[in-house]
Amino acid sequence: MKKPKKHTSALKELQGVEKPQNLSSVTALKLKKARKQKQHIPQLIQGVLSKNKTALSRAITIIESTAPKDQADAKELIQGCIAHANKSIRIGITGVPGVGKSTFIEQFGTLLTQKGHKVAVLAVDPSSSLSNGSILGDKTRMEELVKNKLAFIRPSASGDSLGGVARKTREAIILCEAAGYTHIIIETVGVGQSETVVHSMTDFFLLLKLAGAGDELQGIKRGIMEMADAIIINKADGENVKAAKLAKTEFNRALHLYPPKDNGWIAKTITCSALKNEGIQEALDLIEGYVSKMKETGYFVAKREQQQHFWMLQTIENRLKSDFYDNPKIKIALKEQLKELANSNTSPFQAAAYLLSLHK
Ligand SMILES: Nc1nc2c(ncn2[C@@H]2O[C@H](COP(=O)(O)OP(=O)(O)OP(=O)(O)O)[C@@H](O)[C@H]2O)c(=O)[nH]1
Ligand SMILES: [Mg+2]
Repeated sequence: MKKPKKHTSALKELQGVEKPQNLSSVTALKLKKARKQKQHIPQLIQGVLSKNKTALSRAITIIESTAPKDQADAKELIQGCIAHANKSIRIGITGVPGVGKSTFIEQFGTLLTQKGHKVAVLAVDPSSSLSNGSILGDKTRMEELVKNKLAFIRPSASGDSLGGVARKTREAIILCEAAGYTHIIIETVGVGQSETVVHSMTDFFLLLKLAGAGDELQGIKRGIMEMADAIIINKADGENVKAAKLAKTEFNRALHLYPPKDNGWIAKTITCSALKNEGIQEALDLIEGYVSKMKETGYFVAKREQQQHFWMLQTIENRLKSDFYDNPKIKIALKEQLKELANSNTSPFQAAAYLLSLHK
């Protein structure tokens, strides 16, 4: 816009004044809106800290959002809550679909609330965005816990990458702890790497199993036995009781064959029936025993510190990788270099060095 000339008529001067007035009213509106938006985050933080479930839900929705406009809000939320986090017991629960994870959590969570604890249930399920399966399942199978004032249930964060889901879940843990939840339960169905991810954000890792035809140890994923702090054979009811007891013996024997973990803990196996609410107290005793022992030795805190380091480095790596591969220049050059490789015009190392030199 041209500046009004200095010695113009009164009429022109008035026009010159009018335009900026119009502009400033638009700007003022924008500013007002932005200020309102800015104000709602401190209010939301207050809501979370004063243990308001609606505020907690809204806060989690913001941190789960991938929209660029929500990123600054998400950061502010975490900043406002982080000092109040870190004060819970984080329990990871895994097992094949249908093993009874949700039924177990319903009973276990209810028991915790009967003791006056506050329970938050989160789910890590990278496949849920496709099927929505676990969301529906959890709604129907945690009917009592959903209504419980001391419990908060958040269905799976959807996402197309496990890394993304993991970040959201870790931040949701922070928010739940800030809202005063003393026990955070993270359910994951054993898909891909999701157990490893949940293991790396929890204090205690529980594997739910079913008793089969005596070959329980077969088909169990490699590494999962090492990760588990306890194995629970579920559905130990009716005709299944005998098989469950046998499985328990077999697992206990196998667990003793593993070298003890660096914290000195030897994983234990128990049986339970989530459906009949049997063996749930035993599971809680086991976890509480573990936690008090680990707090005594200092391992509890050390493990959390290790997890923090892991997640920071992991985040840096992911970011560096995506920055590199999302770079349009790299995308084109990568295709070219692959062709050059195929034609034996370059070596993998030369090609890599060249591509890396382009990303600066
Ligand atoms: N007999 C018996 N059935 C059980 C027990 N626990 C769960 N079930 C049943 O097993 C089925 C699956 O239970 P869920 O709790 O939904 O299993 P889940 O592991 O959460 O399943 P996903 O979320 O689909 O991975 C349901 O029909 C439950 O009623 C148990 O202790 N005994
Ligand atoms: Mg379930």
